[in-house]
Amino acid sequence: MRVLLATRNAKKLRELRRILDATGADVEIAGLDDVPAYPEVPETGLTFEENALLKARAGVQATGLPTIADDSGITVDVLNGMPGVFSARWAGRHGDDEANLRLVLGQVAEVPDEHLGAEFVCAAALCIPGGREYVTHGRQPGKLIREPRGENGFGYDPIFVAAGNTRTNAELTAEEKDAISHRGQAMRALADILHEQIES
Ligand code: ITT
Ligand code: NA
Repeated sequence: MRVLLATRNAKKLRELRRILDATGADVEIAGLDDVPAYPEVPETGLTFEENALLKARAGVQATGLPTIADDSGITVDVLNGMPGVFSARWAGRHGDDEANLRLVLGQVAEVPDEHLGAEFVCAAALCIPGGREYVTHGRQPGKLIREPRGENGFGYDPIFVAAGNTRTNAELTAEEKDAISHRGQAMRALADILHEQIES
């Protein structure tokens, strides 16, 4: 089966591909580079789930292919769950990871270390031509640190330490991150659904 992974974030795409590959899913993966017709999708949803569905539906509409999309972000306890669905554009310009991370650090500058709880959240949607839609979820609890560390991963990974870890997400290997990440959990659950679709 050919499946479209509908994301314009190259680092996210690499993770999605890697996680899906590791499940042994018998799929041929297409990216948006292969699909010129995929539109700009306004992320107007108020939840990760709504946005993931908007992006995945757009893929089905543009290509007729079963489409997977992920909407994800970080929720910071003392920021009442923000940046949340606004994580990619928290500092204004969409996808400016460095500015987004700096803004969050500035916003928690006066917050005591013991109150720096945060969580990565991911909703992964699979939409299939004919109308079937599935959404799975993953979360990675942890805390923020003030000094970014590590070169791996992307986004807020350098300032996030998962519960039970001492290294930041950006100091983990790809395999270590995938094993515990919000995206790893959501995508493995979605891969199970994909398998059932392939078999039926
Ligand atoms: P697409 O919508 O095209 O998939 P995007 O980057 O805009 O790309 P999102 O709207 O889901 O994707 O925004 C996710 C943002 O949340 C992303 O830009 C990061 O800043 C942050 N984020 C999500 N997953 C992350 C992870 O695993 N590690 C670090 N930051 C992450
Ligand atoms: Na989003």
